Amino acid sequence: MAATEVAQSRRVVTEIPGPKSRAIQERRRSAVAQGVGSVLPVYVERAGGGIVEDVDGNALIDFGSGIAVTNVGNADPRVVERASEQLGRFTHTCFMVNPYEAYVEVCEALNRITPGDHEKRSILLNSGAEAVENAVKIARNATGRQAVVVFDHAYHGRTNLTMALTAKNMPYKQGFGPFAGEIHRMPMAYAYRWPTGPDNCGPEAADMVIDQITKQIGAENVAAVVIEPIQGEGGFIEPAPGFLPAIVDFCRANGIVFVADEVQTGFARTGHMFACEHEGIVPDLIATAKGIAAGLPLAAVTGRAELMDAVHGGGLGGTYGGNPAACAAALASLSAIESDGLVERAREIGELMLGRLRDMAGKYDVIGDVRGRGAMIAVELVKDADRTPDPESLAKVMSFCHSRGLVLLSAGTYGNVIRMLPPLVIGDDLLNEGLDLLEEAFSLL
Ligand code: PLZ
Repeated sequence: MAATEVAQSRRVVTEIPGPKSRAIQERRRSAVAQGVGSVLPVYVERAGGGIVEDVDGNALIDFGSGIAVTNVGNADPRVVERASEQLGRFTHTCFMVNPYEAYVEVCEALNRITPGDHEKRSILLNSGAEAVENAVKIARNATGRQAVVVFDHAYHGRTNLTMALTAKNMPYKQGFGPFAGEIHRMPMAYAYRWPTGPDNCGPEAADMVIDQITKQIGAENVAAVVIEPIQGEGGFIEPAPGFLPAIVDFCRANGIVFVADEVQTGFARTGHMFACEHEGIVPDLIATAKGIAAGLPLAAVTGRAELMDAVHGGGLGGTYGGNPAACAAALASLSAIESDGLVERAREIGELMLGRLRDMAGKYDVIGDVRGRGAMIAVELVKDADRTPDPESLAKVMSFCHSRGLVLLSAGTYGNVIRMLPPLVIGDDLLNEGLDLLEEAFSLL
């Protein structure tokens, strides 16, 4: 089936943002809370495949997927049809009041596709933060322990508990405390910035983490280690080789629940269904959201049956968790990922992007590092050989690309990482055109 009716070509017919977008932006100022930002305030009319069309008739190349959500493309007809059919039958009953089959089917699918062939259970929720928060609740309840270990550069959400799990103060935590207790932050195996070099990074970082957990918390007090298998908001940091397996082994040996936050990396994004698979990691609990339902609000925790079922009846839930339309969208989206071969497509996208970006890195000194897997690729911008972060160049590159009709996102603790998360259905022509714009931006610095 055709993915979309939206023409798959870039078209810039006004300034960006155009006059209609600017007028809505003006109204927004007196209607919407200041605290909510927008990376590129062009107001959307429709979107499909790798294109976002705005109210002024501009068609932008989408390198963001609504932050890694529309993996199967925007408004895929199969997703729209299945969710609409569901909406026509009933919109909500609350699974905790009168359940419905689609919720069970999504859980079955998650239990099947997540890493590991052990017996699993799932719970459905509304947002990534809620999924991570529930994973922590389940781990604490099942272990009877309280401490939670997280890492430098981590991002896990904006609720009170997940703010505490998130590393970066501005903008996520500033002025929002007090934060939840019993959260312990550890060094991250960030190869590009590891003091003794990338080759030593994985084992050295793992040793430091294990030593700190043992000396500062006591392994027997730790309920969970929570980590993104590739850090997203932190700047697409792939843990250096050896780091994750060593942490998983330590968790297993000490009865600590290993929680993978695959909210951003999940559902074919990185060239595996889940990023843990790159290193053969089998998490005890896995938190998912974003790509699960192609944009309808849905999230999940999936994990070992004995942990998930340790929680007393009625201990988990929420009014909207596993909304029927979101479940229908998830079932259509998951089947599209499998039938359209999007795991393989993500790998192809990664090869194309990494090839071109490494070539650019040879030409432009501002590119300090090119990294990522599948359709989750980043470049880190630096001022000099000492790797001083260069957020100023990042701002110039972003603004050039935005003005030419490329939706591009940034990330990173130091605000100097350009990240690319195209929908997995984007064509090579649009990918190359987007990368051409990026290259032009580097050449103009
Ligand atoms: N865990 C790994 O990437 C969401 C945040 C955007 P929610 N990332 C995008 C913003 O600035 O709010 C994210 C994530 C990882 C958890 C979350 C939280 O997911 O659905 O935004 O709650």
